[in-house]
Amino acid sequence: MVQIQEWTISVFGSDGAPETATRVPFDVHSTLIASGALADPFVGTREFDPATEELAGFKWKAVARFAFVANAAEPELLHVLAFDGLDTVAEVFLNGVSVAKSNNMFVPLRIPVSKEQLKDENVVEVIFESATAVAKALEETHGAGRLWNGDSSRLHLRKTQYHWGWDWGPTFVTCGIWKDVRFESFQARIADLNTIIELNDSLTEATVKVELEVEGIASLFSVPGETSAVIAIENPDGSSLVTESFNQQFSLQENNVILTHKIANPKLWYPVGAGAQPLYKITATLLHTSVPNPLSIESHKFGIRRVKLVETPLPQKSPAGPSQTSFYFEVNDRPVLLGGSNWIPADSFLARVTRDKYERWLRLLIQGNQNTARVWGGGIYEHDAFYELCDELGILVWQDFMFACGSYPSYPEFVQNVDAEARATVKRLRKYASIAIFTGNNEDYQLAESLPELGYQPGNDDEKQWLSSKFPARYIYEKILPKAVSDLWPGTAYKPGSPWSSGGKASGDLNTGDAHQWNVWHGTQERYQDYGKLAGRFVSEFGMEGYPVVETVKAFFEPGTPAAEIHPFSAVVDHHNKADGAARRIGLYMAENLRFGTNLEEFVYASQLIQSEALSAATSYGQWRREWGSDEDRRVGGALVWQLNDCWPVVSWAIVDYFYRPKPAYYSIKRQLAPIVLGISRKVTNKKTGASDAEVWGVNITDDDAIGTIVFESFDYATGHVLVEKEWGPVTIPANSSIELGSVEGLEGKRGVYQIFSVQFKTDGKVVSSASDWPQPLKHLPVSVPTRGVKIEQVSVEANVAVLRVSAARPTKAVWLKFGGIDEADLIVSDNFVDLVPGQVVDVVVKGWRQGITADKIFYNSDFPGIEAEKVWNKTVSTTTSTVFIAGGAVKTTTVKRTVYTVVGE
Ligand code: BMA
Repeated sequence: MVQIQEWTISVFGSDGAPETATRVPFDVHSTLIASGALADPFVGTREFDPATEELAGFKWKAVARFAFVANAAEPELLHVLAFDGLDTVAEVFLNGVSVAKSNNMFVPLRIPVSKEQLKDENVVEVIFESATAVAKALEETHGAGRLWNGDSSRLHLRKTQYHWGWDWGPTFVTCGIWKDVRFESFQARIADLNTIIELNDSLTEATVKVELEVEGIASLFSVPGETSAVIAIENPDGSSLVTESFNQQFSLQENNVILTHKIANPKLWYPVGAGAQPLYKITATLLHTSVPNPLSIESHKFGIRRVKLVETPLPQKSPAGPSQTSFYFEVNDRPVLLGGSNWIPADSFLARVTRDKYERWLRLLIQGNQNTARVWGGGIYEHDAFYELCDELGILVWQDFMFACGSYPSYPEFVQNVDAEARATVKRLRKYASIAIFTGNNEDYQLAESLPELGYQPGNDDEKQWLSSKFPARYIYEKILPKAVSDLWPGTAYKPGSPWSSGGKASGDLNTGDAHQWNVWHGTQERYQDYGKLAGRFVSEFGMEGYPVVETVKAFFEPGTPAAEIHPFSAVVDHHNKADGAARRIGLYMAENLRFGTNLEEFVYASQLIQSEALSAATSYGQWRREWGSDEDRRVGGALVWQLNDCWPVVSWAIVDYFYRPKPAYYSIKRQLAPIVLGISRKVTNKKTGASDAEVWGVNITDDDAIGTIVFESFDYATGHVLVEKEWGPVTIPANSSIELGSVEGLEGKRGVYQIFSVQFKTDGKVVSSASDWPQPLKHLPVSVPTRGVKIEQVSVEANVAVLRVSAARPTKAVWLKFGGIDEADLIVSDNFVDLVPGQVVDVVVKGWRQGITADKIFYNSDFPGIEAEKVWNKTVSTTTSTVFIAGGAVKTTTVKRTVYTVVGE
């Protein structure tokens, strides 16, 4: 087997066109960028430079050579030129003769080559058509579909759709060899090693059935027993579990079941936070009595688990309410609350995405307390490394098939092509324990519902109607794809789309199925404070744009750009924000909620505060996880934020930017996804005075009950004085559930006094979780108040791990620790963008610390220095009695100390 890695590329058909050397994986754009022939199109507005744009319109030629030594003594061999991934429309020539064509970047190409076609020195040429041109031609022939994002011709090509541009991504319709190329010579090989795992009801026994698909010289398999296979399975600890040999007759046409082995008390794989990720390893070795060495060896790791999607009727919440059906996952019969992100391709140029980059992203995901990644339908079926890492790290995968935001065609060649793609994909992905569900597409049903002229009839099951309508792709989502999944990986959950609700319901139905909750930002542009009312049974998309950190915004600009031009409203920044109506919507949410400055730092901070507020405690994540409930009543099964990552430097919905620099929302979400989380929200009972009640709840996703005391405090924002203190307990947050923990009612309001509610859950005196609730909108908070007295103390530094203690003398909103002397991407920071109240500290652990690093801060209204409050205060304490209503109706009377400060002489 020869890896064919070294290639040259040049524009096809232009004599004397310069050839540029490159290596697999490559695409034309990143090769030219690396060679210096193309200026980095991520900078400025170079995306639209003619030198950049013209590349997509060219045909490209890629050339490589490999040697072949014919050896007469050698037994008969099969030869194959194998391309694991050609992007996309290409013709392959071997020694000047066309040997194959590709029109699907997701389907590996294996080209049988005869000895006669081979020379000592072989030349392989791949001629890439211009994908934009081919797509247009197909559209000419088959008609234009409707879509959101990109050019409609994209719908006709089985090529990653985001290359045509998206509302967070640039347009680079590149081409290239994005996966390995090999010249293989073999007598026989293992074409596929499949482990089919079944668990008994009680999960105490796993049956592992091993199937082998073999390919090779027929004669080698003609005599039973001459060819055999040895299957070795290792336990997760590396010890041998079983080694067995199969000597029966092999079939070259179908799968050979060569071993069925029962494992008693198997080590079960769980997503992170719910258990461990033990991985067994299987190795299959193909042998022949006449050949000294193994003919072929295949191995992979596998986890044993049972993943179930639970869709059961939920208890009627209120008499008038619509019936609801749950949508949550069980892993090994344990309900798991999914908290995670949507994943998009990690670079506009796929050739630059490496295993290390995957690992960095996926570690960022679990360091953010997330347990799920949705591989979104406009990207790619990611490389094996991605899923291997998800198996190792315990990240559940929601896998879309690669269709997004369009009404795709379904003429026979297209459907055949898709069927091959689906089968190749399911076959490749079925060994990964982390894959929980496949969905047919991203938002295509939503698009069809929004365009009646497409003729989509949800309840109509007549395929002919589908295929004759302008939304024929139903045939793909409801026939072709589910069949591929059930044929090749029976028992794996599949839904025709995301979002999707069964029973002919609208895809956006909030009572069943999953939902993309875009009525904050898109749609009706609701206030993010109302996210609680917008819950679906599983929210697989929602989001709020936020600027990346200042350093990343600066990277948008051409080097040498005058400082005055580097501002939030510049044309370059707008170029690096592809979302429709972005400035209007960012402006809307900021003006509605914040007092903000317009210089770059202040504007970035404000936009990030909006994103963080929208994606955290009192809003989306917080309110939705509050409905995790308990068995029989799991009203919300999870929430996946749009989006985790970016594919270039951009303002978008991402919570971590292209340079791996987390935005504040990353930390706010992290706090919401912690194993035990306390929640608090304010019910304003009198808008004039701000009188209100405070509701407290807890979410516990561990397997143990959490018992503790609730400490509630209300602070006067201006002075930091405690206005109300209450304590109750012990309360229990049962294992793996969410529960209401009581409310504090009748909290007086006073005009001009802004109360910050804080609540802590303490076990044995130790704070397990804390939360605070701030009066809305934040912009009404007084500015000319005593200094907040924010302190950052370095508690310890050991082996490049520093602990910084952050505290404040008065309530302080959203303290962002800014690290100097290092690229923030090189630090692992345990927490940031914290809300502080007096008497509570936050210890931030910073990994990657070293000499010379500094930590500064910015917080809400920190642009206003605040009144130096070193004045003398008078303290008076008055006592009142009040009643607390505990969950379940119990009543408890407590004495309340009310502390009032007055400045001497004021
Ligand atoms: C949803 C996603 C993406 C899009 C995002 C933000 O539609 O599926 O297509 O980028 O919203 O608009």
